[in-house]
Amino acid sequence: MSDSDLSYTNVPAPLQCGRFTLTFERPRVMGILNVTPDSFSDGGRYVARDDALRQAERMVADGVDIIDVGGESTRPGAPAVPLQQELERVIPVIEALAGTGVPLSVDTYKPEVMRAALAAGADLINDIWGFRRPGALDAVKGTNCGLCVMHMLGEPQTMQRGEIDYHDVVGEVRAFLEGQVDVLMQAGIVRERICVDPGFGFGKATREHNYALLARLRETAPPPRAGEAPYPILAGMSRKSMLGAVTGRTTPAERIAASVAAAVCAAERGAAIIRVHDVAETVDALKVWAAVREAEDVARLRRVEQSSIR
Ligand code: 7PJ
Repeated sequence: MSDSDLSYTNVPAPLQCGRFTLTFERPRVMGILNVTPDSFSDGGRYVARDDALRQAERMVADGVDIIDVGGESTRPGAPAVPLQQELERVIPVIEALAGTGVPLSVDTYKPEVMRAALAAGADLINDIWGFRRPGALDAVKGTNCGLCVMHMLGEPQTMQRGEIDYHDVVGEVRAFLEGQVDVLMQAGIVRERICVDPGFGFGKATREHNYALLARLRETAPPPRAGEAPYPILAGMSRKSMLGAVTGRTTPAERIAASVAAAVCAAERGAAIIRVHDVAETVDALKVWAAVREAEDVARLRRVEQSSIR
């Protein structure tokens, strides 16, 4: 029997993430908490702080592993949010959730928001720009927060408008992530703090590129050095248009079943963290997936025992 027969050898490396160390013997569910009035799927519903907190409480009850707080909608074409407004949306929510015992992530690319969020108790910075913007790296360098490095081609305001052209989308996304992880490590950030994300929907042709990235999800991460565990991969496909493209569902809220299917596909392909709107549904689906995985492991062990008796 070879090592690759044992699924646990493919378990992603633990992620050091502020107050927590996340391990990935099963995929973790990241719940999206939008505090933006213009976010495309549940826009305007959790503007008020108390509404956001109620939504967070519900996600905790539903079994969420990480809460991702976002104050600026990054859907294609969305307007940028002024710094002060983003701070006013995000920071009170972080402060209020810091005592809940759930790891807190902040979806931002603004260094000022990163700093304020970390001071308020955030554990992970989730940057769609992959810490490429001026000041972003400095904001996280001297801390112990986790970092999610995402691939994006172009900018949120324009990315789905211009030419989207890859020769080899998986290879190009991986090369970018490899280069950016290198930049972070050169700056002194240890690899234990880093997870990577191919950035579904961020400058990808709806069907062709997004599904290639999902099908070959493991290959999107930088290759680990010999003997090291793979980088944790974060996959965010929840309610996105790549799901609308194959189901014909034009409204994001109608894409829940499709999102759950995508989450299971990502789990099967090694995702460490799955970013979703619909926590309860995803947690249930992943429990079924994990039970199948466990039964596979039992069968595998039996075969090993049988072959050593003979
Ligand atoms: C992603 C994200 C994603 C990470 C958004 C939306 C757009 N962060 N923030 N990965 N997407 N890491 O949720 O539709 O895919 S905002």
